[in-house]
Amino acid sequence: MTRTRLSHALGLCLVLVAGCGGGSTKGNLGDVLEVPATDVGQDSGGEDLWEEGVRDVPDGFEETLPGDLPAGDADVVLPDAEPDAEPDAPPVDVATDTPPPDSVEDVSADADGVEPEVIEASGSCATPIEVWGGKAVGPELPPGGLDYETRTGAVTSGSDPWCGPSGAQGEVVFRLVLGAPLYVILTALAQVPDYTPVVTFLKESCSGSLMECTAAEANGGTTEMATALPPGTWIAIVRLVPLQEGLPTEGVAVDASFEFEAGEICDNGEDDNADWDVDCDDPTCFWDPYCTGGHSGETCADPFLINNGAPVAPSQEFFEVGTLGGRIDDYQPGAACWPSVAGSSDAVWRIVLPAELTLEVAAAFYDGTNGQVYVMDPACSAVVSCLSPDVAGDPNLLVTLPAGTYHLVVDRGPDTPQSLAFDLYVFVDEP
Ligand SMILES: [Ca+2]
Ligand SMILES: [Ca+2]
Ligand SMILES: [Ca+2]
Ligand SMILES: [Ca+2]
Repeated sequence: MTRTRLSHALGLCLVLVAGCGGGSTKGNLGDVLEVPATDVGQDSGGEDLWEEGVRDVPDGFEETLPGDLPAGDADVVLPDAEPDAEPDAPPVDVATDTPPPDSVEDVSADADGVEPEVIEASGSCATPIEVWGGKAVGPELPPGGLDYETRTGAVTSGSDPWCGPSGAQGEVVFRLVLGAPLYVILTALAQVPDYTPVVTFLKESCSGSLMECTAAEANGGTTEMATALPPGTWIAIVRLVPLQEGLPTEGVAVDASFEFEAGEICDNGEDDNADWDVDCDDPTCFWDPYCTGGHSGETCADPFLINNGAPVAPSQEFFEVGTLGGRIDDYQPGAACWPSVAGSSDAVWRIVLPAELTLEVAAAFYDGTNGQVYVMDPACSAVVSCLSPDVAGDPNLLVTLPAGTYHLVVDRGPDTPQSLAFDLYVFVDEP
């Protein structure tokens, strides 16, 4: 195992973005990077590069996030603090136990001039709130984003949270139709303190595959998620988890705002949306045929292709990108391998070895969380090689295999990533 190979290579990739547009599925020049033999296995200080390279929400998007909407913002009108909502109503006697109004009314316009849409009934899996009234978002985008003020209802999307704290909680369900690949930035905020919002995207329905899940930092009241989504129907679930015993889970006022950023143009060699990811490395291009070669990568029946399906040779190095988001759980490595998360979705690459060769393989999610890769036979009916169950630290798989066709399955490791986008690194060496 060469501990620094992946971190060094990925660090370089992230620093020299333009030179790492590669991946055998893309058909780009520069897919195959020759590595000097002297570089193999050396500790070259790559960890520093790796640290720099850990990705988060792109800088370009942070500026657009409505991060200045804490509770108490002038735009957020709490029910109890709104005696003027109905000018003709009798004054509220604060000394009595007057219940708050059923819905927030007469809210002021947001900073961007867009009036929040007030939804009195909470969205559920059966009747989600239709974002933009059900109109497809993209290529045309709503001006200034879309803001919703609503209240939590009972959990209808399953009992366990996908991420974040567990325990009693309420939720609001939205349905979003995308007509183009977009970055979707969803900000969720409880209008009262002591709740942690958890935001989840699922494909098509509440029982669809997980796309992304994120929760506020400990005790944080606002959760922001920027996620790349391909065209289609998506379910966004906002859960509010009480931070104290005895707080209500249903009927809690919550603000949810959707903003949309254009996706990358996948074949022009430029970073069009200023997130440092060029063309096929940009998550909004993960589903583009130019980058996938027309393959789904879902199973061994239609895998992505290392080296465009041609036999590989010693010293070849491949940088692939993809996401487990929205994918299906087709393969499990089994108890003899490094532990995976039960039911975790996976993606598949095919590699052809013309002779006995050594492979070094590793996968890491964009947030730095280690993923795992295991090698399967041509039909994906048996695991040929995987990391042992007691691996810790940097999980690089190093294996020498006889000539043949194999599949590399990228799957979740024991740790939960914040982003399901990942880098797959493959280095081919003499046995
Ligand atoms: Ca980009
Ligand atoms: Ca581009
Ligand atoms: Ca799969
Ligand atoms: Ca799996």
